[in-house]
Amino acid sequence: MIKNCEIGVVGLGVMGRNFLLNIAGHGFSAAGYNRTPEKLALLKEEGKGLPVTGTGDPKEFVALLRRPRAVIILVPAGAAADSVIESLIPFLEKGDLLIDAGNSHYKDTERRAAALAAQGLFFMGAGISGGEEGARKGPSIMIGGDKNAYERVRPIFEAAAAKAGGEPCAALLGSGSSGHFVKMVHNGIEYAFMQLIAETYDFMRRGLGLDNEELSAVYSGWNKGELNSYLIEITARIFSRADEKTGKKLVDAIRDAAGQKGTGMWTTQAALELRTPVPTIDAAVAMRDLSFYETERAAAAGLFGTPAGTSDADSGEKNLARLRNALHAAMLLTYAQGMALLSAASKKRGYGLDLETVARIWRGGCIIRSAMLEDLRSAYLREPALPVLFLDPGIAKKIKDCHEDLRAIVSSAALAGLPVPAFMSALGYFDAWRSGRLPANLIQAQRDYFGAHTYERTDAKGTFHTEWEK
Ligand code: NBP
Repeated sequence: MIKNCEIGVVGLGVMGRNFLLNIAGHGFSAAGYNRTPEKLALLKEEGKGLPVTGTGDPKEFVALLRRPRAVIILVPAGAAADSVIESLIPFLEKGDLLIDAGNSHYKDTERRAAALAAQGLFFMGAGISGGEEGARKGPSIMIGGDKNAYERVRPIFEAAAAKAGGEPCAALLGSGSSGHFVKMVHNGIEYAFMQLIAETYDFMRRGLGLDNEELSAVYSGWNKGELNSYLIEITARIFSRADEKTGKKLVDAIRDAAGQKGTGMWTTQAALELRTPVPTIDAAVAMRDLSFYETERAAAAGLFGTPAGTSDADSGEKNLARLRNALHAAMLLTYAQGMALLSAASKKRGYGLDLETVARIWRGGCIIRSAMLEDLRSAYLREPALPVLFLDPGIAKKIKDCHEDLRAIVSSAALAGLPVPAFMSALGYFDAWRSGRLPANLIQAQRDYFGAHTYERTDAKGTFHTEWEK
């Protein structure tokens, strides 16, 4: 059995086992700990020839690690993460470092870091994106916490991470729970992109009558241009995949109810707390929830009729070009929402986030990687404190080129009765930002009318109240 391992990994499920093998593949000796034996057997099998070892006993696991120890935890968020930490504490020593790399809530990370610091232990939160393949071949890793503690594991994380333009997609993004906050927002953006792409699918299938082969070809074509991204790439592949059972396309056999593990909802909740709107992410979470009301949807379809066909008389090609541009605009507007939320969180929680670094490490390995992130990176290089992403001249030009098509698609879908709430929210977000004057003056008047909440005037300083019924 290998001893004096450079790193330990707890939880040898999909992510933990693959990440451990990835690390060991880069020459770092690694010990794994899993409470049930099946995954230890898999580690032994898959780790042949690599500097790996495994155990089902926490005491033995800790004893296998070089001091001061560094342990990566990859178990489900919540009670499992707490239970793993509790099981290790009796065997750890002052100065040891625990890194929770699961999708934990950032507030849990703050609580755990404070509790462990009181015992002389370092605790960091890291978000890993890229799924099974990313974990094995190179994910994007968003890390938060103590700078000196990170230096101890930096070579391991940078070696195991994806590379984009020769740079590792791993970085210490800021202090405290910033790694988990950034990962949460990454997932929120992921929810929104998936919903937007699903809406383009619905528009093309129900609206324009494209079949699965045609859909696959459209997404493949889009992936060669400005929309080049992981999610568009896999979408093209999904539409060409045959079902082994029926020989027909698999996508049509899948129930239309979209699951979730909560990170999208957390993003929405955090945005509400920070008073930073992320309407396209909100819409995406809401649509996953709505998708489960199948009985009620069927009843409403019977009552009101189900939408079909687009009212747009334009040719298919023109519609497809419009749809591509609309998606481009909506994706940029979604990145803008996510970045605004990160900026607000950084100010409120003192994370010290550098948004250029965030854009840089999202370029490879993660689910929301896309060619657009080069544009985001350039924008934050030009102006690190950019308050709203599309105030950058480069991003503004792209949105100017596309937003009329976004408007055309939203109106076409609305007239046809096709549901495109994520597209609608992106457009509404954009139009609200570019409104020099919003109707919030009326809301202030109403608040003052029924609740004497007072209002400010545009032509005088101070607060005012009117006896509206006099
Ligand atoms: P899996 O379900 O594949 O594996 C979970 C692991 O946690 C198993 O090894 C399991 O051990 C262990 N575990 C559990 Br469950 N409860 C435990 C407990 N109370 N004490 C000790 N060990 C426990 O999950 P995964 O997909 O590898 O996800 C791990 C983390 O990574 C999660 O936080 C997830 O949100 C995050 N993540 C997942 C993905 C993805 O695409 N899958 C991507 C990014 C992040 P056992 O074998 O004994 O049950």
